[in-house]
Amino acid sequence: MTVAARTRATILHVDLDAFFAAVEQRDRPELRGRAVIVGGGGPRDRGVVSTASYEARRFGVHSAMPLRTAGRLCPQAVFLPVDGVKYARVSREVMAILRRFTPLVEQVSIDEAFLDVAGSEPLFGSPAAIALAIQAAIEQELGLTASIGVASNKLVAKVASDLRKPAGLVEVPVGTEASFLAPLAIERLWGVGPRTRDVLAEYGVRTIGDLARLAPDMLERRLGKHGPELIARARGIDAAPVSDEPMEAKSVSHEHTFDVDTASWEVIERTLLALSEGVAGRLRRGAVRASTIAVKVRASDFTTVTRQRTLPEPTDDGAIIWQTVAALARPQVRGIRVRLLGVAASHLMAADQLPLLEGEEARRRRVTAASDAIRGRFGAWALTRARLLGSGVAEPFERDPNTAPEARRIGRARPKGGPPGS
Ligand code: TTP
Ligand code: MG
Repeated sequence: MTVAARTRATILHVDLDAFFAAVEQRDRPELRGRAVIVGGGGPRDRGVVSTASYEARRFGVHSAMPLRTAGRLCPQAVFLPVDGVKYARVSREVMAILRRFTPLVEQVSIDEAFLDVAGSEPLFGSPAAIALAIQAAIEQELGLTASIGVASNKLVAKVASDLRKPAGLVEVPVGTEASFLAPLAIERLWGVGPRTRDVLAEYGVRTIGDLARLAPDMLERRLGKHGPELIARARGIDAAPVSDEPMEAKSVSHEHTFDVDTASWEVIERTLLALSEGVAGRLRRGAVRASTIAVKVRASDFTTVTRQRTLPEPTDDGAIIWQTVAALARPQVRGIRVRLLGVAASHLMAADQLPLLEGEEARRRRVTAASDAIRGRFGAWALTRARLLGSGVAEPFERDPNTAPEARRIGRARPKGGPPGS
């Protein structure tokens, strides 16, 4: 990417609003204007919320919240299961619209993409005009709304698209990146998870502007090279070009390093649950399922073992992943103190391209039977799941920067439309 290209604000970040819920409201008009929560089997299910309509978010419901909590906060909501096949199809339709405006479309999750429209202006007008045309096309042709950020780089465009949701359009003129970011809460910055946020709080950092003013070497002593990288981001600097290579994830993983090494099976199990839910959420966001699940256990003396298992059915279900890694980890953690745990999912397959060797019906029945068996066996653990939220273990890990393509998402630590940590 040339320096010249950076002197103009031609990067768009497009993100659909309440994607899964909006598709359901579109297809079932009786749900429009109502609180809709997509995820699992209902308010008594052991799973988590995939997404909630904006009507439900007003009650504090947000992605990754246990469904039972959502049911308590918003009992009048309509709860719907995740229809990954349908959302993957709509996602392709959205991406096809975007490609009409430029071939430079980088899909980063099921409902979001970066575009570089530098070469499209003679045909379609200014970047802001193109953004408006994209919003109109998505609304008229697909019956959905999108929010768009326009900026000179991906980092700032991503923050901008998030700022006026739903149906927002925010343009950040070139040269104003740092002043645009400065007043925003630090959690909005890509790469700032709960842990980094706590470290930064020790330096009195609350806003992105506070971070931009820090000296890079000061933070490097505490955070390694991640420190100066964060400061550059806080100053609105990001040189990554929009890549038109197809989105292709090989694996999705989450890790957690304990503050104090642990030998407690309860703590290990709870952490594995949080990691499994994190991995499952990312699989669902990518509309993919994994057929291989692995666990990594690092002891206090740094000896590390990994164990993996191939599942009979590809999955995006946190409980199935959890059951698998707990069984794999149990013999490995006996008699040791655990320093780090990791959960990885690989051999990914698009949810709408799963083999239907024995027919869809047989497959469905087996999946349901498997989850019922788990539910029976782990029913009591549902309590653990509820406790998880208050324990601080639910979000102990930063986004893993090593896994494509979700890692290329600019992370969101803050639940939208609800009080943090609800
Ligand atoms: P997001 O774009 O993060 O969320 P959203 O589109 O529902 O809402 P908005 O962008 O307006 O804030 O994610 C896109 C879809 O991915 C979302 O509709 C459901 C799915 N998803 C999960 O399954 N689990 C998750 O934890 C998240 C964040 C999203
Ligand atoms: Mg979205």
